[in-house]
Amino acid sequence: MVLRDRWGRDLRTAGVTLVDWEGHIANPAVELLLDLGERVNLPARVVLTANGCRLMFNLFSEVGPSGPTRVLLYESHERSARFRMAVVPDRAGGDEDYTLTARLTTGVGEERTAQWRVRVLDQDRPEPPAAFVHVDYSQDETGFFRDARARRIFEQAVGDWTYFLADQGFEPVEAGRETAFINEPTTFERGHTVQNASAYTGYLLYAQGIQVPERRSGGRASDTGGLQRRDGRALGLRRSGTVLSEITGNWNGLGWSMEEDDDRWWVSSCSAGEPHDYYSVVRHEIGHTLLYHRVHPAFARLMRNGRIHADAVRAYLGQEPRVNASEHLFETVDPISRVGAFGNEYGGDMPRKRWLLTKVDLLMLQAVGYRLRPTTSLAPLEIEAPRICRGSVGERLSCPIKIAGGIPPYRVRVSRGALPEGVELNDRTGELTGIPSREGRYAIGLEVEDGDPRRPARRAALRLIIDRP
Ligand SMILES: [Ca+2]
Ligand SMILES: [Ca+2]
Ligand SMILES: [Zn+2]
Repeated sequence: MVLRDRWGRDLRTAGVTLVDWEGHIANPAVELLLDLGERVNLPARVVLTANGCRLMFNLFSEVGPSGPTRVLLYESHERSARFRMAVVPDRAGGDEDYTLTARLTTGVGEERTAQWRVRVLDQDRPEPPAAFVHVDYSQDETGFFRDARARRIFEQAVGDWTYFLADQGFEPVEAGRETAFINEPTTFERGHTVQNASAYTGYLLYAQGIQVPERRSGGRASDTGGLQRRDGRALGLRRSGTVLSEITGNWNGLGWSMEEDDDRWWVSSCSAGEPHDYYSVVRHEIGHTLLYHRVHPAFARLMRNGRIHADAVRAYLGQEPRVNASEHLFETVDPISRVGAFGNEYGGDMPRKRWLLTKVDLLMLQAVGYRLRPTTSLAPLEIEAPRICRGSVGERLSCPIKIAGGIPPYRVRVSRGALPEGVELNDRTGELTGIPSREGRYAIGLEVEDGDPRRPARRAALRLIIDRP
């Protein structure tokens, strides 16, 4: 069995590289290929497993405490099967190491096992908690937020959004100047308005428990208050909002799954027959309050003819995503993580468990006017080479090429010219090394690609000058 990356490179030595992007956001789903040798009797079956509870394969697959499982079937002639692999995000720093195991069984009962190293490249960095969103529990009449777990999960979900936000430069809101709507705890229909008791800068978010006949939660920005101001100008963003948490759980009265640990992300699918994951639902509803709601004029402006019109979102998705009356991107799948985007959490190609922020959300935050921090999922791919690199025949050449950003691992190739005899390109780092055996001048073009298959390759040019010994 030979495991290959999307460029066809044999991963026996390098193993599989996954990335845990900065922050709590759905990570890239890496495309892999498992080839069977010519002598393997077909049909054959391979059972893939990996020994990490946050690892996952694309569907159809299983996930759980001892890691994911996926079956690949090789029927009549096909000796190659594709699958994807990703790691569920966490917020902690540190690379992680796992093992991918493939157990082959052929039609004539032969069995074989192969293993590869799986390395998770961690890009998390500790950040001071942003004080942008101020959570206010004072309007909760149900007692739901007396439970410290409910408050912790709510605040974690807030923090997972605001992690990606830079300082907004918003002007302070004086006490009594912002108005929000608070529901009666038994209905979506009636309620009253409240004013902010004290001054704040940022977003004032009321967290309210409700128990309504619809048995669902909700989130909205305030259309009775004012707009955020920056540099003396009003923006298209509201300054407050409300998240309503149905205290009996969403839809089915089975209560909530109050899991806080990322290692237990797989417990709830938010499906009909089980308690829904509270983190997933409040994280979604907070998204409505911050941006996905038409009472934000900036969001309303993006919605035209049932689609979102925003350049960066169109460039990322290859089209303008459809949006429905609930402000959901109901059929969009994030192209890198293959996870359903906001409002399409039951879609996508990956196991549908805890709902995750996707890169689409970051681009949407930016499109409505929030300032983002330069976190790694947004980092452009870059290659930097010296204009001239000098060496001598018979002496070790070292020509440093710097590749950064994008989604590692990289694939570098010579796109123009030919390397001097004795000099080799490291196709993962771009490094040129070796002992040249002939003098001369060589004009070389290098080209790098990363884990985003739709990103155009980046190029660099350099001259190698090899002198006489
Ligand atoms: Ca992370
Ligand atoms: Ca991490
Ligand atoms: Zn929604």
